Amino acid sequence: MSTDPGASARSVPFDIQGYLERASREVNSALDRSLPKASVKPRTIHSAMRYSLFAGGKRLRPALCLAAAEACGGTLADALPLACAVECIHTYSLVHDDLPAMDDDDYRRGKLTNHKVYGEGMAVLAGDALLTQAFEIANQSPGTRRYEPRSLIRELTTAAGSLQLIAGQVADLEGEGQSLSEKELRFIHERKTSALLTCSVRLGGMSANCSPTQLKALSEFGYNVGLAFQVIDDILDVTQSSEQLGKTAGKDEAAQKATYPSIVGLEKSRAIAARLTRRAYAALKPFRGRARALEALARHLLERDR
Ligand code: GRG
Repeated sequence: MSTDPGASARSVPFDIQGYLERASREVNSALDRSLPKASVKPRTIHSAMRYSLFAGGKRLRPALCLAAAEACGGTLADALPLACAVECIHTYSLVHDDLPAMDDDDYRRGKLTNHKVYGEGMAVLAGDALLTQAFEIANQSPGTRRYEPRSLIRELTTAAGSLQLIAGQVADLEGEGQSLSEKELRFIHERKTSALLTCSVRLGGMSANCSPTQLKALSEFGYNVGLAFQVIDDILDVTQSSEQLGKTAGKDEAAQKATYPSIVGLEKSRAIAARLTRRAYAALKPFRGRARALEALARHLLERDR
């Protein structure tokens, strides 16, 4: 018998593209319902928020949230507000990251960045408003027997706060031009990327009233998939074109940022991403084959080319 818990599921094809398309459709229409229309005053801010939110993001975090809910026997309706909240936080972080004061990028999701279209002041506000909107949308969730609404909100505040997402961004900014160790780089990636992916799967499970064992498994899965995701992102930055990525390729090197390829080389980076993905599969053991969408997503993230 194989010791790889993902092996049996992977031998039966899982339509990951179809899964992602369905998840995107659900999330897009829920986000559209939840956000003020672009015609609502002040029109500029609502138009700017919608510009980045509907710019063609892959919706990976919401898909992970919905897949985690499914693995725990939950419903789409219960997980959807939390999936949308995570996407709003993710989009806010991209809008702010692209600002001249941060990563200074002109393209994101294949389109001009928010500040290039609306100006820097409005992009700051659009990011602020998306972050705030996340909590309003998450507040639609009624919670479950094990997880009160306030514990769901706490998941979001922890992942987005100054100990996780913002801590990662601070370390990233302060690390520019510095030579970092692999451990220091992992510190950044764990906070800047992995924390929000972990939050996505945990919230999906919590929306389904998951057991403590399931929540632990989802945390382990999210951590490893999140780190693998960022290692792959580092690899894609040096191996893909700007057209393929929908954002400026080669930025990390130009900004003298430490990345996995710059510290350990491309080949070892690929091996690290594959090892993290195997750990993510292994974490799903308690689901006994009922987490096929999560397994397929982990594999998709490892094999993605944009
Ligand atoms: C400004 C607080 C603050 C944080 C910024 C998001 C971020 C932290 C920096 C952006 C650059 C970066 C490498 C982030 C790591 C996470 C990541 C790889 C984001 C891109 O996620 P995708 O590929 O993007 O899921 P789409 O556009 O498909 O949603």
